[in-house]
Amino acid sequence: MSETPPTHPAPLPPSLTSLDRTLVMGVVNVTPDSFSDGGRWFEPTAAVAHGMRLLAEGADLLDVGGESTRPGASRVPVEEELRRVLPVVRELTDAGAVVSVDTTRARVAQAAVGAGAVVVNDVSGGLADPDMGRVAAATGAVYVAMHWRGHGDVMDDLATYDDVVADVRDELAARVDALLADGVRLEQLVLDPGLGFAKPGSDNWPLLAHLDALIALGRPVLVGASRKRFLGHLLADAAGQPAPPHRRDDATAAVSALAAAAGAWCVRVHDVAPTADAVRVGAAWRAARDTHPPAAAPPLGTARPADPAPPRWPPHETRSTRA
Ligand code: PMM
Repeated sequence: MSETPPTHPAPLPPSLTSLDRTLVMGVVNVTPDSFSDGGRWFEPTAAVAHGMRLLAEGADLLDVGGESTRPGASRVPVEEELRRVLPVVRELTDAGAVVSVDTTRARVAQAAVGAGAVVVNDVSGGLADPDMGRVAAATGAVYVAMHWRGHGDVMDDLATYDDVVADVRDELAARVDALLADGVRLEQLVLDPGLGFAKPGSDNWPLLAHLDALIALGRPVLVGASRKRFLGHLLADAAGQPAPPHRRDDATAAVSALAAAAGAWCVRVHDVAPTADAVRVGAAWRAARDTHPPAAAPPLGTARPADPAPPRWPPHETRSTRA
């Protein structure tokens, strides 16, 4: 596990760069069909109100998305994505929120940054749109490059790995090279293992357990485990039925605490309040581990100092007074 504290990519506002804990990104899906909260915040007014509620619950930044990335999802026309996302980005920014835009399209990223977003969260890591790297470079926004192998309609067929941790790390490192070649600066970049994207349940746990392998690449790491299928399978009932998305929030918070203790820069979640506590637990755990390395213990079974004599009771009683 890396001992370096989370670093902050440029250009986040000072209110976030000064925090010495993992950031909490609240999800605002302006979509009718996301797997986790489909349709609930589809109207711009509802989406903005939801975002404000997440801020009140402790979100540090909000991730606004207009296209579902769930397995099997079909694409939304770019004009429709712009129509969904831009008013919400603008209103939340005007209300003082730090806003990220969740998009794989360069055009949407550019327009959202124009409307006030300071983070471009691209689940395709630049693979879905050849213009994305160049646009990300031009905006100068923080750019989240997630590990991705294909859109929702095909990703479940692309989940073959030799060694999931090494393969994801190496494919992300290749994306970094390509993005740098497009002019993106290293300081803009955040990396994300892409939990659940072209990864069946069993592939997600090694990625979480070895977050240090990604952190070791030297860039901040974002973790998006919230309400995902692998948590549903973990919490399946006696008949093997996966827990529904709204029953996965406690497990999500547990992952948030562990990711924070491992040194994640940010966790992306739907239910903010428990994760706002969880990242504080993770930060305290991490700080204590780093500041209190345990002294070496003597091997079990070797001689220990003699036990002190047991205290007498009552303390004034002596053999002579008892006699
Ligand atoms: N997951 C989803 C959407 N966007 N962005 C990043 N960086 N990482 C993720 O893991 C991620 C993401 C899918 O979840 P949702 O449809 O419930 O928002």
